[in-house]
Amino acid sequence: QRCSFSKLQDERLASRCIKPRVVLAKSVHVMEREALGARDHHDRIKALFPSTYGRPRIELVPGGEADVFDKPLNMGVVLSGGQAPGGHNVIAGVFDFAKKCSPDSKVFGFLNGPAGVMKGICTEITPELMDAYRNTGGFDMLGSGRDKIETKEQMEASKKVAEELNLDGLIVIGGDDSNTNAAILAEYFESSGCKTKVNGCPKTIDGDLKNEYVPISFGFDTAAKTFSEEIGNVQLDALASQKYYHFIRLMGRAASNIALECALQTRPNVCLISEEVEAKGLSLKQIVDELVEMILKRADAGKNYGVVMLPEGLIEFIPEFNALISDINDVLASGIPTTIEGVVPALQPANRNVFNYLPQSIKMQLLLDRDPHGNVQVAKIETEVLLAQAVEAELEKLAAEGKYAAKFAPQFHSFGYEGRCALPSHFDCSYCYALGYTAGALTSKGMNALMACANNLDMPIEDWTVGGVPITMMCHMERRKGKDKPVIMKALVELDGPRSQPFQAFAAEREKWMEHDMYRAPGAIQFYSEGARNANMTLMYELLG
Ligand code: FBP
Repeated sequence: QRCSFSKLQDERLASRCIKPRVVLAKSVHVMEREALGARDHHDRIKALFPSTYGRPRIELVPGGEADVFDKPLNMGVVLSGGQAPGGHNVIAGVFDFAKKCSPDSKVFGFLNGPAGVMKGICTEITPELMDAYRNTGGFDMLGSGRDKIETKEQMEASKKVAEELNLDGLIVIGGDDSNTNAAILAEYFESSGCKTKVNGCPKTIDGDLKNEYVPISFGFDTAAKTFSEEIGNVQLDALASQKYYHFIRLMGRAASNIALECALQTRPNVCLISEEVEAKGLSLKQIVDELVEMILKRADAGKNYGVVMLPEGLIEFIPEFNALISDINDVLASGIPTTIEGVVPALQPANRNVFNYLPQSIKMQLLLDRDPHGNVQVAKIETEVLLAQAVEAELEKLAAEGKYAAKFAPQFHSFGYEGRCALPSHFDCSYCYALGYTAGALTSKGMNALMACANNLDMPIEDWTVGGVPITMMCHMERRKGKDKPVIMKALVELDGPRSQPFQAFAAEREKWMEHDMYRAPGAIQFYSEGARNANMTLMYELLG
């Protein structure tokens, strides 16, 4: 296997990522900061998490002799949900912390996500196994999965596994839903007298798991840079051939964070932002009209090509589709068969009209099974095709009236899976290692139900600070699969307010990008050049304004 590695792979594997000073300290001391409640619906969250609600935020600072860790630790790690670059370095951080406590510490990796926890399927991570995955992309070391530890039986099964392995801690490396699940498990373990602490690490390329204490989820930096490379290349292709309109859909679920970051990096002619579409209440017809206007303007300037980017979650933010999707969700939750014939008669009349107007392929995609957390699988809905078809129909009408003479030739791309297992950027390598190490340290100090975090990210990595935030502090109640559930609130693109700098920067420039071709092709993720350690633009705008 190894002899087939490229020079870059070999170098990344052997590279020592830069670590914050606190992570290198001989010991760390726990500083309790302010006690935190919930994001919203405080009383309901408190009632659901009676043991773990309202805990203080924790900061870890370099400590003294009394803080030295010298007891062996038994840790479990699980990769949960969609892949994100850097996950292996989180495991490396947990592993190195545990071995620093004692060479007798053990770290067990659960296989294929939460199912591995429930069934007790795991492997002990040896130094050799760990060293084969440092700084590498993806979650292939252990595999991941989207199972949810939900029922009393599943939680009991997980507890039994934790007790059999004598685990001091279980680190859940996951997104908003997986970390909500971690909080539920932490509460269950604590209230039922199980010693295993459950703490989380913020993962997801979507960039929607962040707040004032958790500046960014890992994987976003690498994935957005990977997509930006591909988008930049497509743009140059469009410029050279001057014959296609490229419609590029970008992953990210509900949030447009990835699309916005890629737009800042690459400057396409148009980038739709779902949150803005919702705020303005734009219908599909209005979005299409705006695109047609842009195409006509560019045609007048002799440009019958361009690049249109859209977030995969767009469809859920267009008012008529939002109403349709929540109607479909309720209809499916009532047990009606998942077929067009089964669902259509049960829809509200207005939603039925919208549904009937859609091409067959989109109808089928809207009916696809929800994921185990109740999310619509937007990654499987070809919104770019829907948009381009609607634009084409409008242009045909205009052509018949003699108002458009050019040829509209769309090309489709959807970028998502391509970026989830890329070699992690320098930023993700260091960030992930710091998160894993911190999660290990919090666990060894007896902390439960926290999400590990690193802050001061605009400073040199050595100066980053680390700690933990109660997961319940990020939760509110949301409707899932027809029921109210506690979940971590997603961080969507802010149009105004404290984190709106990335959107404001984009909004200030986009008119120019639409008319002129100011494409930027940033190239592959940099590991060597000056500036290679730079983090993404979204994070920098949010931290520095
Ligand atoms: P997570 O929230 O689990 O990190 O998922 C990220 C993501 O890549 C989304 O952007 C995308 O909609 C989804 O996973 C696709 O899911 P799947 O891998 O199940 O097709």
